[in-house]
Formats: sequence, C-alpha cells, structure tokens
Amino acid sequence: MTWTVILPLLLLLTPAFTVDKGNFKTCKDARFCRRQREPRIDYYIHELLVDTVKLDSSKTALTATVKNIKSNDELLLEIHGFEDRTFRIRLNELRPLRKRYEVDISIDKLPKAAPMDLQQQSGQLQLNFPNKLHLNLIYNPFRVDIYDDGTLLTSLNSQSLLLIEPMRTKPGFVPNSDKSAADDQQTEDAAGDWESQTDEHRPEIVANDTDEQQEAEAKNDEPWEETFKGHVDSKPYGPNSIGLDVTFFGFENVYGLPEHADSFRLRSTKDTDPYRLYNLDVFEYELNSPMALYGAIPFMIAHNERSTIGMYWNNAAETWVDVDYGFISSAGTLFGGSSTPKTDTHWFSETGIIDVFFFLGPKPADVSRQFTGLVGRPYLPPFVTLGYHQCRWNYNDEKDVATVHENFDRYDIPVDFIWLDIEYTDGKRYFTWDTPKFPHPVEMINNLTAKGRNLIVISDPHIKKDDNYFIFKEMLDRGLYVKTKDGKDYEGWCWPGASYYPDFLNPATCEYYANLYSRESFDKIWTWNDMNEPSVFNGPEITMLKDIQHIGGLEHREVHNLYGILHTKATYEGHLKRADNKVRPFILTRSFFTGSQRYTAVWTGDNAAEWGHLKASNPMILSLGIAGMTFAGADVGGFFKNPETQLLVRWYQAGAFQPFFRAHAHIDTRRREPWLFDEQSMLLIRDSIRARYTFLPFWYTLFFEASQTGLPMMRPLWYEFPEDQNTFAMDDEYLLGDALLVKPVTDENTKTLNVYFPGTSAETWHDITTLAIHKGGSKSQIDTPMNKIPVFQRGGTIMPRRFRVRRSAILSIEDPITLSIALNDTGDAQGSLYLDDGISREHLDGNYFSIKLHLKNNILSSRVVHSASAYKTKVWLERIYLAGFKFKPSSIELNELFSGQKKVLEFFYDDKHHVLTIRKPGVNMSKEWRMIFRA
Ligand code: NBV
Repeated sequence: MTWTVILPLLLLLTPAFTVDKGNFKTCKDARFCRRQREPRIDYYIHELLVDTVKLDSSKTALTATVKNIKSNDELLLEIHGFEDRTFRIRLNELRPLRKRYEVDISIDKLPKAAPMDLQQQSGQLQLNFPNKLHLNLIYNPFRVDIYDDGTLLTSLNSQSLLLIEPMRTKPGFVPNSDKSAADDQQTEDAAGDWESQTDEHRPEIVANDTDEQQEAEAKNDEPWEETFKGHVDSKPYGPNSIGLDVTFFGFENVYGLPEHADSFRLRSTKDTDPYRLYNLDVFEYELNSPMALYGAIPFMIAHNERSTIGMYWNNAAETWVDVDYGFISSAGTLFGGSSTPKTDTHWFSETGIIDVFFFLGPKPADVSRQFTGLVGRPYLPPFVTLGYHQCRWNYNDEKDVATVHENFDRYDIPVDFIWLDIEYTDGKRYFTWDTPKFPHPVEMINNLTAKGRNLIVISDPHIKKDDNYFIFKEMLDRGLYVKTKDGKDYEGWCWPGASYYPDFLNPATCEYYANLYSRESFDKIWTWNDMNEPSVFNGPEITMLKDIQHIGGLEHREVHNLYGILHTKATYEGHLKRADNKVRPFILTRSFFTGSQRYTAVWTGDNAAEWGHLKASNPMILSLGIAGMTFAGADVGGFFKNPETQLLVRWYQAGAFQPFFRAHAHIDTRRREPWLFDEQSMLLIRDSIRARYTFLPFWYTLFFEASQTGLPMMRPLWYEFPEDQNTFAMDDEYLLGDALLVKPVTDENTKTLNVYFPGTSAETWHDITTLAIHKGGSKSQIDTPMNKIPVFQRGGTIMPRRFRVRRSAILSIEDPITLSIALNDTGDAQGSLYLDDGISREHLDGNYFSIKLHLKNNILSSRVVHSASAYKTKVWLERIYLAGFKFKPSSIELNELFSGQKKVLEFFYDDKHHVLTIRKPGVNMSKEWRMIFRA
C-alpha cells in the first residue's frame, strides 16, 4: 500500500486536533529519564576529597575531586564566581573515555571573574565572595549550599541525586564503521513506501512498533541500544546521562523552562512526567502539558517576596526537569519553623556535562540583567517588525499578494509585512520560486516596498534530494550534510520528500548557507525559519536519530537542541553579510535555544483556533520573555481550524498587546483577512491593529530597553511588584514595561472581567479608554463589550505614542509624538523615549537618541541622556495628555533649554476626568526643554 492510500485512512482514524501522544516519548520511554528519576540513592552518595581542593592563582576558580563512595568513580568539580552575583558550578567525569560535549553557543560573554576567600570549617569549606555572598562545600555527603547575606537560598545535591553515568566502551563498537546490510534493511523498514509529500496535512509516517518490539522496549533495560517505534538508537557510547537536584529554600514559585504549553508558574510534576526539553515538531500540541515543544531554554527563576534567583542548566541534549513544591520539615534552626516553603527541582540530561549558572538577583530585573549578560541580550529588531504581520499558508500567487496588499489600503488597515509560506517555492526547493505563480518576484517585492510594506518568505532547513537542485548538489559536493552513524549522508523526509539536512555545526555549512541569502530576489527580504527542530517526518519523534553524526564525530544526541539556534544564526549572518553589516536582520524561528534572542524572534508554533489556545499564548510568551526570548508571539486567530468571528476579534485585541503580532492560518482553513468578516468585526479588528500602531514608539523604547538590560517587554506582574504575593500565580494579566497593565479577554462571551491592580493602595491605574482610576492592591469588575481591550496605564508613567494613522510603520517613523502621561498620587510621572533610524546598525555606534521625561512639582522636563552624533531626527512633540492632573493651569509655558526660546502653549482642561490636553508644543524631540504648569 502506498502512503497516498494510507494517509487519508490515518487521518480519519486520528481524532481531530489532539496530539498523537504515541509519537512522543514519555519519561518511561526514555531510559535515562527512568534511571535518573528513580536512582538508587544509596549507590550515588558522593564525597568531596578535601586534599584535592585547589584555588587558581587569581583566586577565581576552585577545583576539587568528588568521588562516588560506592563505585569510586571520580568527578571534577569546578566553581567560578563572577561579578554581578553570578556563579558557575561544573561537574564532569574526571577522566571521561570520550570528551563530553560542552555547549558554548549559548554563552555570549562570561562576566568578569570575582575572587573568593576560603575558610576551612569542620566538614566543610566556606567560599566567601564580594557582596556578602558565600558558598559552602559540604564534604560528605557532597553538597553545595549558596547563601546570600547568611540566608540559605539554594542547595545542590542536598537530596543526593547527583549522578553522572560514566562512559564505557561498547563491546565491538568501531566509530563510523562500514554500514552493514542489516542497518540498510532497518532504515528501509522504517521508511516504508514513500511517495513524494503532498501539501495535505502533516502525514503520520513514523513506523509502528510491533507488539514484540513494544514488549521488548517496556522490559528491556539493556543500556547499549534503545528502540522507539521501530527506530533503533545504537547508542554507541552507551548510557552517559547526567543529573543533579537543586533545592530553592524559602521559595514556593518557580517559572521558566520554555517551551511548554502550560501555566506560567511551573506545576509540580510529582504525579506527571517531568517538564521535557527536547526540540520537537509536535503536531496539534496539547495545552497544560509538560510535553516538549519546538524550543528549549533550560532556565528557571525562583521568586518570593524577598528575593529572586535564576538558574541556568547549560546543556543541549534531551533534558527533563522535575519540580516539587514542599516545606522544610526539620528546619527550625535555619528558618524558625516548619512552614518554610521550598522547591525541589531535579534536572537530568541524556549526555554532556553538568554546567550550572546561578544568578542571585535579588530582584527580578537583576536576574534578567545577570542572565542575559551571560547568554546575550535580545538584539534590537528593525522598527517596522513591531508592526502588524499578515501571513497565511499560503498566498497563492503574485496577484493574490497584490490583492491582499491593496485591500489593506482599501479598508484603511495598517500592515507592514506580507508573508509567503512554503508554496512560493519550486517544489519546496528553498531559494527558488514557483515561477508560474510567482514569475516576477523582484517586481512583486518592489511593489510592496514602494508603498512602505515588505515581504517575508519561509526557508526551512531540509534540502530536497534532487540532483538538479543546485543547493542540494553543491552541499553534497562539499560534504555539508549530517551523516548517519556509518558516515553516509543522512536522508530523511520532509515537505519536499526525500531530503538531506545541513550540518550547521560545521562552519563551512553556515558560510555556504548564509551566502544563499544574497541571491537575487532573496537579498532584500527577511526570513522565516521553520521546521528547524529539525522536523524529520520519518524520524523518531518526528526528528533526527540521535546517533546521527555532525562534524568532528559529534553525535546529534549531544547537540539536538542547538539545531534551531544554529540554523537561525547562519540566516542572521547571511542577512548581515548581504547588506555589508549595515542593516538589522529580521528572522522568525520556530525552534530555539538559550541565546537565540541574539538572532531572532520566535512564535509559539501551530496553535489552534480555540479559546484555550488564545489563553495559553500569554503564559507561553511570558515564559519565553523571562528566559531572554523577548520578541515572541502566537499565531493570531489560531493556526489550525477556523476561528469564529468573536474569537478572531478577541485574538487580534490580545495580539496587538503582545511583542510579535502576526496573523497566520493553515492551508486548509478558510481565508480570514479582516475584510472578509462583517463590517462591525472588520472595524474592531482594524481598531486593534491601529491601536498597536499608536503604541509603536512605546514598544520600540521597550525593545531598546530589552536590548540593554534583558528586561522583557511583556512582564509578569511580580517583575514590577515583587512583594505583591497576589500576583505570583497570575498569568492572565501582564505588564508592558512598567507602564501598561493588560488583561486581554480570552473567554467566550465575556461581558465583564475581574482585573487585579497590583501594588499598594498608593498605586493608581488609569483605564486608557474610560479614564476610570483604580487603586493598587484591589480588584475591579471591568465591562468588556466587544470593543473593549482592558488596558490600564500606571499612575506615574509617561508613554510616547503616535496617533496619525498610516499605511505602515515605516511611514510613521518621523511622525510627531504624543505623550500620554498618567499622574500618580503625588502628581509625578516619568518615562522615556528611544529614537533612531529604525533600520541600520548605527545605533550600535551610538547613533540614537535616548530621552528621559520627568514630571515633578508641575514641571515637565525632557532630558537627552544619549545624543546621536550623526543621526538627526525630525520627530517633534505634537500633543500631551495628562490624566489625573488635579487643577486647571492658568498658563503653560515651554522653555527650550539651549536656544532659550519660550512659548506659551494652548491647552484644554477636562475637569470632569481631570485630563489636561496640550496642543502642539511643537518642540523637536532631540532638544531639551521644560514645560511649566502655572496654578
Ligand atoms: O510551512 C507550513 C507550516 C507553517 O505554516 C506553520 O506556521 C509551521 O509551524 N509549517 C509549520 C509546516 C506544517 C504544519 C502542519
């Protein structure tokens, strides 16, 4: 039977829109997960050998040997202290048979090393660092405790779960031996009767286990080989997993570990599988699940009202993390009572080394700075990419693109990008065009750019196996593909049918691939990198076999979670190169790893047009944001299925207030461009998109801040209100910067919404539409008719906005600014504005303006904290709204500081709502000025 016959049958059998869990491993199916999760603790007691302790001459690195007291296996312990309250603790086999892989792409820059002083104590060694931080190394059983000013914050191995399975030699294993006939047969069996992939739904084409296989898999603990659904993992280096427990004392809330479709506050995994981090293409993923998704960042934040700490597990192999909330039982001496909470976590990876970083905050913003100081700040994207993106699988041809583009104008809806999915290519050969449908790509692109709009096209990493496809041939000739365990080019299946996979671990591959972006008709458009987990339709768990070889004999197992970041890095470099390093790249990726924020934006993959998926987009984007991936969004409208109109409208309203704002839809869904709905709904969608554009100067200022500090634009409430316990479990409301509180409607037929306003009662929150004022620390019922997006400006903030409606963001970049000021209880406010040319990389050389605005004692002042040397701006101040302004001024005067010019301004005072509107101050935003409000 061929797949064209089998596929429709399979699709009929598969219940609609639920993940086929059988395609993916549970912890039970991954043997190392089982072994690590149920260790024989008595066997794994370790001791630190005191005589082996060494401090290097700069006193910044300590090493020691840690020994398993039963097996005598020896580990090398390394401890490094850094400035900015950061520690690194590494554990590796002292003498591994084969070098274990150490991830480095995640690390952007190691912070400056900090010296330590050693203090011998009975049974332990105290390591003292600056800022009252110290570490205790307890000898037996071996443990590391981390203290801040005498308070124990976290402990490593306090549950004796440290386990590094030593490497052994596989009997009879010869690396890259000749491929045996038996292996050939196995590959073919798994492949089945393949026919070129059509554009139907994703096929279910993994081989099925026989009953015998399943039985063998269930029972078999034989460590050298592992089978999943008929795919044999030869495990040439045997079991060599690593694991460690980390307990956070005094903490009962942990967050992070993207990517999962789950609550923002991580759940206890006591009765479920651990959270899994293994980049996978999960078809129709389910919500509220610890299952792995497309990307992985093994980073966690523990937070309580006193402090916030971060932990990063630097490992790119398959990783699982258990979370268990509890209380310290007999901790009377340390904590003064048994009700002190703690969170036990247990981390384990299939291979590699234990390489853990701790960031001791003490505030959320400190952890963001410390973590992204190490793994890299999010890069500043081109201004226009903050606008609205219109995508669909697929816009069919040039005419379709032109019509969509024209309709945005006809209906007066701003849009910046039109996206093309895989159908633009000639038979899924990326960097080619389906010329009957897209005969004039350059002209098509020019038609868009002439009107201030842009095109983005998809580029997946798999390369069609076709001798007439130049990329396939050239990469083959240069040996740039990943190889099977026997050293042959690996063939998997994806959209084009039989495909080869570039080895992005090989610098020559990256260079070749990067150059492709300079090809005519691709050289001016930005890129969407999809399927880069990598997705392999006929591979185990829809991805690559773990014993695939990368350059230098690296096993895919060791680097699996890096495939996406390496793919996007090559794309990023291609974008830089073709523009002589002058233009900022823009890439959207599905797969990612720690540090991907340096190259790319991300979206949450194939969600569904369901209210639950709309709701899940907020916690998912929050988790990504605190883990450094700040430029993130979800497919507006839902990828699978057809959204009913109400859901679509609410989704636009939510998406307009998330960092990346793109509508997208599956090829089998009905067309859903805004004008295809009834007029009222179209107008509501238009209002949401227009609202987005009015906030672009504020968004851009936040993106700049993220690029400097690592602070996510979209923040959990406790980032700004770390002491407000009411916010710790909240993920249906969030903040943009420190100024806007957003609680999007995510339930059907919501007439009113209960909104919590964070902070103390001194805090005020101004409804941006009704102007009603709400006090911090309280809840209010807010009416949510279909035209309402519940957004509130925090009293004490100044927000730059733009109100002229334009076709696209680029056309607004020199438009005048309106300041929306919400006063706090004492009549003060502050804010900032970032301005640059929006596209070049000259901001990296200081060519930008950073402006601070302050309102105090009835004087509003603008101070230029960074002034560009070459960049000039025409942006001027058009209007100011002051909400919560208590009196009608007798006059308002503007003084320009350097020219000495003075001007009396026109204004209007609404004494019912206490809103003061100042018309046309007219001053250029790059000037310093003062505005005086006279009583
Ligand atoms: O390229 C087609 C789709 C794309 O539209 C989607 O956004 C990606 O997440 N792609 C996945 C491949 C197939 C999805 C069933």
